[in-house]
This record gives sequence, C-alpha cells and structure tokens, in this order.
Amino acid sequence: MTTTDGLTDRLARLKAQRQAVILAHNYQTGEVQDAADFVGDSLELSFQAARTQAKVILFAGVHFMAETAKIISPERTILVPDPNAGCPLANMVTPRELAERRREHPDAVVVCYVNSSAAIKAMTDICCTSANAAKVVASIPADRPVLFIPDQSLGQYVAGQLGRELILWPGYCPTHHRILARDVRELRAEHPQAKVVVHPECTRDVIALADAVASTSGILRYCRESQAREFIIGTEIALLHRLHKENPGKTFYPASPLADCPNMKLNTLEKLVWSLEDMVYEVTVPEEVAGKARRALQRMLELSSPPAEVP
Ligand code: CIZ
Repeated sequence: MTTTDGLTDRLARLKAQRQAVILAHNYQTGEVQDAADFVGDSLELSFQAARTQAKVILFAGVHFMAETAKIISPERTILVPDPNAGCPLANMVTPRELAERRREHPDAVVVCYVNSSAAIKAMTDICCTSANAAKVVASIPADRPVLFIPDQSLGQYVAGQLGRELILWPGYCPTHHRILARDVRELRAEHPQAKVVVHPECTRDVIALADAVASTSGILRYCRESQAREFIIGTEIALLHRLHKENPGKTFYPASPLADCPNMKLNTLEKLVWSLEDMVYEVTVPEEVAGKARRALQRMLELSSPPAEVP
C-alpha cells in the first residue's frame, strides 16, 4: 500500500463521518482531483455547491471559489484545505476603487468575473465565468455601457467576440500571462499537426494564435470532440491531468511549463485530511455582503445550463 492509498482511505472515512463532499477545481493537482467527488470549473462547482445535500463542502480551489460556495449554499459548512490559497487577479480590484469607477460610469452595468472577492461581487450587477462571459454580456441591452471587471484579457476577448465596446479593468492572471506567444509559435513549429487551444485569460497575442479559445470546461469538450490527435494547451498546467485521463489516445503539450499557479498548488492530499480531521479552515461571508453577492451570482446561474452530474 502506498502513502497515497493510506491517505485516500483515511479521507474516505472522514468524508463519511463528517457527511462531507469534496469539490475540486480543474487546476488542482492530479492527486487532489482524483480524491474529489466532483472536479470542474467554477460554474460547474457553483451548481454542485447549490445542489449538494452534504453538510460539509471541502473546497479544493482558491479562496474566491469557496466564498462563492458559501454565498450560494449558506446553510453548509464550507472548508478550505489551505487558507493562504488566494487569487492575485481577485485582489486586483478593491471596493474603494470599484466605487470610484462606478461614480465615473453611473449608467454602466457592472459584469464581474467570478475571480473576485465576495465584497466586490456584492457591488456588481451580474457575475460571469469564462464559460459564460459572452452570454452574460450579450444579455445586457446594447444601449447600456458595460463595465467588465477585473480581467482585462477576458474582457477584451468577449468584446471582440460580440463586437461590443466594454469598459475594461486593468486586472490579469499572472499565471496565464506567463504563457508567451513565442512559446506557442515554437511548439507549433515542433508539432505542426497540433491544435492550439487557449484560455481567454491569456494575453491577446497568445489568443491571436489559437485554433480555439475556451474556459477549462470548454477546452476539455473541444479536445474530447476534436478529430485531432495532438493539442497545445494554453492554460494552467494541471488541466492536463484530466485531458490525459479522459483522452488516452491523444497527446497534450502545455504551452508553457511556467503556467503553474502557486496558489492552486497549496492544496495537497495531506491538507484535505487535516481539514476534515480538525474541521478547518471554515470560510464565512457576512450576510449583508452575501445577500447582495448572491443576487449577482443567481442572475448568472439563471442564464447558464447546469451540469448533469450531482455528487
Ligand atoms: O471559471 C473558472 O473556474 C476558471 C477560473 C477558469 C476556467 O475556465 O475554468
């Protein structure tokens, strides 16, 4: 028996004892993904959080994702394995800065990428994820200005897709911006048959080289359905775990080995066990913030299709 098997057995016992479910983001390490009841993007995980009957949700992702689960499912106990797993993109907008920007654009509808704090969501009109950003923006009447926060790259991509001008915020994901157009060109020269599939948090230069641009769930779908055998993947490298697992005959190359999010990787199998043993670290959101943030999230969920599977 390996150490991992021992931890996995212990985790299974603790899960039953605590009546817990483990939700893991697509960017978690392979061993954390394999220990989870459900793996997905933040939209899919939000639906799972809304539907689960478990008493405890152990959320392996970064802080804003666990906060979202708490906002959507306030009656559940939400735990995170490591309280230091934050999101630098989410930290690129503060309530004071957003209030100032809203005063400059009083007519604007504020669309907020879920990679943001609960306090920011509470100040916005509707949330979006990378899987539904274009649909959310398209739902806003064409004569209303849209302030899109905080990811500039995703905002630029959506603006281009819809042919609509958006007021953008200068936020970005440091992990996705590690992927350079030069990396993609070099890999494409080595693997001319490969399709280039990238996340919309990548820079404009990288997006311009892609055959497809999609959220993590969209990348998984594209690679599953494509007739191609080789793919260059421009997103956080842990997505390759699911890509390999779900497509045994296909080959995947990470666009850059540097696209490795240090926050996502703070969660480990050991910390999942500690978390359920000690019932730490609980995530809470004050109700006056949660109530307003819930409205923005619910508007998004009403526009989106739920995934089929429920743990
Ligand atoms: O929406 C998410 O979960 C993020 C952060 C990326 C993606 O495309 O899944």
